[in-house]
Amino acid sequence: MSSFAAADFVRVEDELGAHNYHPLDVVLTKGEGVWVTDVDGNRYLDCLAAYSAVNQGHSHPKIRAAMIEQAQKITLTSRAFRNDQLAHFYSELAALTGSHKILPMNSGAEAVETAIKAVRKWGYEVKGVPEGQAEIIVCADNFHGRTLGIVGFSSDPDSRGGFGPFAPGFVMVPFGDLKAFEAAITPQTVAMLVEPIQGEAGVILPPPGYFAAVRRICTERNIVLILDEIQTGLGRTGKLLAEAHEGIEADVTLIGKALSGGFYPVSAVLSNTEVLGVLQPGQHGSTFGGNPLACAIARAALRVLVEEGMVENAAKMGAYFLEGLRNLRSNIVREARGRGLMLAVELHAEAGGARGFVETLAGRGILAKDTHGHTIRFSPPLVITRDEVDWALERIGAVVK
Ligand code: IF1
Repeated sequence: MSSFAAADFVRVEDELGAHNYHPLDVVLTKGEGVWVTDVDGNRYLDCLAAYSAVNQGHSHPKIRAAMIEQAQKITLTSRAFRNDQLAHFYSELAALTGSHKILPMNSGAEAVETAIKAVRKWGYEVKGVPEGQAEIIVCADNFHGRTLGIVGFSSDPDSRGGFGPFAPGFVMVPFGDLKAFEAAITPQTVAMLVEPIQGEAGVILPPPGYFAAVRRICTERNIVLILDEIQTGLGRTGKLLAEAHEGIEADVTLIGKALSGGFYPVSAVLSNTEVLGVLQPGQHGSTFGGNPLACAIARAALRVLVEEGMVENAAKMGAYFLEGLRNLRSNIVREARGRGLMLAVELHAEAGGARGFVETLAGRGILAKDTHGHTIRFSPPLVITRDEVDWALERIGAVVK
């Protein structure tokens, strides 16, 4: 395989792989911090960070060392037995986030599915909703993953089209619309599931005060507030959890992606005792969830995030990057927005779509991702420096001129 050229990788992927992605033809072979290198030796500043899974930077040496060390001991026990990493993972994650109960899974979508199962059961057993009638309120333009349960309550035709029939029990309201949220509540409402900032929708921030009001209403009406922080969590927005920007605490918080720093799929449901407390032995699980390799990696990923000041750096560099994006003198940029290092530039519709700009940026050494036709997202690893932001801004500025 070493005689493969970039074009060969692309050809074989296209021949043998399902075409459920349309990647840039950049074939990466190495990553270190914010930089990645392709098979031809070209270097790029990674402004996607694997959709925020590599917040700690590519191949962080301390996470890598923890992974190698654990892999030499034991990797998978199943939850039929205990292992000597899970308790430490629980303690450290609980101390960091203030959670009382934790349920480890693998992918983000699995964490979302787990939360849906738990809040439905909580609704029947604790809230007293008649069996089979639980309703969960979700937001239009949400992105929570790709499973059947989740795409069934998506409003995106690409995500859900052709995959039905879907499960009932979800009610959709516009994101940021408090009146619509209140109007959607019934005695059967068990939960509100929402992203603190909508990612796939194009980095959409809520109106000020929205989440404080949602929090208050959920408490008053005995509704579980589930925040999907799989993308916004673990430093991305300049706080450990994005809920801190709103001055609230969710009842259930979902994290994933950067929980492993990109080394392994690790996700978790964090909750108070009441919600996860409804799950009894045999009612939920996963072969790989909570395995010792995942736990050792996650412990190191959390440790470096805190010890190396990455959350603070995201706040600082995010503000600096956003200011730079807002100061781009370009008549094709409609708006630059975001929080921390979760940033987006929306182009005017007449600019001809974001994909072309993303391809041009790649040619100049910056990897970013277009979304919804006219928006380019910038979400580099949280270890980016001021010089690197300047380097990126110079190139982005030249491309949108
Ligand atoms: C893909 C976006 C990012 C997520 C939130 C759960 C999940 C995700 C808030 C599921 C996953 C991904 C998956 C990735 C594209 C991507 C994404 F463009 F769709 F919006 F990150 F920006 N909740 N997000 O953002 O987590 O099961 O994938 O581990 O290729 O589908 P997962």
